[in-house]
Amino acid sequence: MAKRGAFIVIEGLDRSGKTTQTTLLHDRLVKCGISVNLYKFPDRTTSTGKMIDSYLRSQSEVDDRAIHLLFSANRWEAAENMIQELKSGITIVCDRYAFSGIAFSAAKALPPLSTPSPGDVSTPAETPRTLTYEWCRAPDTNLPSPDLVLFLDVSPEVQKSRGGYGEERYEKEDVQRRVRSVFRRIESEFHQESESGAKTLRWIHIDAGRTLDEVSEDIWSGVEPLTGGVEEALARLWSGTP
Ligand code: T5A
Repeated sequence: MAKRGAFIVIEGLDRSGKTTQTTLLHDRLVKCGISVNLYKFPDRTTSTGKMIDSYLRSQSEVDDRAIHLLFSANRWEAAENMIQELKSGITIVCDRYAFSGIAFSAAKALPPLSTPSPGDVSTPAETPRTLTYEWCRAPDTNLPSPDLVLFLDVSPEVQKSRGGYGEERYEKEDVQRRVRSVFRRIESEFHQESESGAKTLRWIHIDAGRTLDEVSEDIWSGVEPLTGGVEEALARLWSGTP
């Protein structure tokens, strides 16, 4: 039976270098003669993406639950294309996916990890209690599951040192710390599943505070075994989760 394409996601905190690394990885795969397509979420070009873009630039206000569902809808609009491409043998490299969706929304319901600075509106006094981890995960259940997630981790100091940080809604230290803690939960759940023998995606945690080349090499070590394609059928995210 012909193998399908691999589904590879690069996730991480803001300014961790996801876009740079997805492009480098795409180019390296092309050089190896592999048929590969790039995806990026949010896809700001679609009608849902335009609403998301306006929200992220703080040009509009949207209810926290509504924006969460819009981010998920933005993925579902692309899902069928992605499935068809993977089945036809095309590898997909994707810049952010459902894990960002959970991390950035569920982080809003966590208490602040530090005292907010005067005028910081990133931690509203009334955080919506309905934004639980499980609630945030639900709309992305059954999306195509990646085979590999490469999570790029950076410290707040490194984030601030990288160009343009602070321009968009979530680019604030306390928000990013809470987002990191939700990403840790997602990562540990996948590790537990994998240790228990359940077939699950592979999650690799990468220190992205190093040079571009060092990060790229770690990414390549994870990706190289998938370059020959994947035999297993495409799984669905959290399809067996109660
Ligand atoms: N979001 C997203 C949700 O709330 N819910 C969701 O469901 C999803 C999908 C926008 C926001 O949306 C939120 C999360 C985000 O807050 P985005 O469009 O991915 O998401 O954001 P971008 O602004 O495109 O991406 P980031 O700001 O997160 O940046 P990247 O892609 O991580 O970093 P990159 O590659 O652009 O690099 C940033 C700078 O650092 C340099 C680069 O040259 C660049 O200048 N750099 C390095 N410098 C030194 N050493 C290295 N190793 C470097 N790597 C990169």
